[in-house]
Amino acid sequence: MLVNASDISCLRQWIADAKRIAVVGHTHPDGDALGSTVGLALYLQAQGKEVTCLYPDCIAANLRFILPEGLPVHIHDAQKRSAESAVEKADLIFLVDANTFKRTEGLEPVLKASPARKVLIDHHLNPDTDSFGLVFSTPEISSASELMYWMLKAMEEGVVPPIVASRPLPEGPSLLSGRGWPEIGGTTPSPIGTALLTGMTTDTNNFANSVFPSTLQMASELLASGVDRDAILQQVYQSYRENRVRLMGYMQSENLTLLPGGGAYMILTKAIQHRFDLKEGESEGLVNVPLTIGEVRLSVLLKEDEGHFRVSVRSKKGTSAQQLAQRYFHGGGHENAAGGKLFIGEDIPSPEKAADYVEQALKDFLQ
Ligand SMILES: [Mn+2]
Repeated sequence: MLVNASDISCLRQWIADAKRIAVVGHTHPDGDALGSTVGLALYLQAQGKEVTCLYPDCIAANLRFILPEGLPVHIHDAQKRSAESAVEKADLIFLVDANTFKRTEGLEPVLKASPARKVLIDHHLNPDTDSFGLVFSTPEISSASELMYWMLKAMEEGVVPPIVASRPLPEGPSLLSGRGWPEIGGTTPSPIGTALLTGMTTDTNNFANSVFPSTLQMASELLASGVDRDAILQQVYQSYRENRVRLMGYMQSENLTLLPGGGAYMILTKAIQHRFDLKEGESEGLVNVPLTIGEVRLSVLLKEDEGHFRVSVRSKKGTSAQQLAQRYFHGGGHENAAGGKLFIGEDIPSPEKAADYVEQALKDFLQ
């Protein structure tokens, strides 16, 4: 689905009408959730809007650099009252990098109850279009950060970027001129560009998947504008603690189960998390590792949480991670990268039964 030029004009008007804006990301925000929301928030701030970024829960240490100083951020888990009051005061709400308010966990009721105008900007399958006045949903793109890049460019420059339906856009006032972004050859990288390039980089697993011609064009334009990709890579991929590397080794050596038919799974129990002193975001990337084995086409990682397991699913082309997540784990996402939950008490009687459940699910699904 292409972004529609008249929707861009409508969005521009809604932003012009708004005073206080809430920009909301999903639970356990990843690099794309943070990059796309921060990129949008900085753009709105530059237009004189009062902007707050909201996330349901804590942000991984290696991703905190994406949040710039001077941008109000509320984490609902830790700052329930201020986060909900920011939603109540907002006259315009954005949900970015998630297809439904359900993915905002505890923030969902106050978001649904708000009478504000609501905009969805996302790249997952099956968007909840009923809850939003404006929907920008494009699954054929690398990331929400890339979608945001082309939308901001369309709003700013009145040009027709590669993902926008080819109808001329009305000219608008340009914030980009004089800011060094995203003009080719500029020398001052914009924090907006840095946030968006970071989000695209993490969602493509550093250009390993979901890379489209438009993705490389975005990267090219941002590099030309002076965004420091080396600094981004160092922050995201080379700032972990020692315990993470040891955990990755342990899980691959002692915990990985391969099934006939191309299934693989690992279960990160609370005991293992405790043993390695695991913090939010420190198992990021682990689910991708089994796919490096020739026979494996579907990899599942279960991470024990309160009352449920968080489930990550990755697949090779031709096998649908999204279908597995939807059928067996109350989830969904993208064709080859999806997620969900396995509820203790509802789906399985006790945490010890998780292995049986995931084995059966993989066997059924892959036969
Ligand atoms: Mn994303």
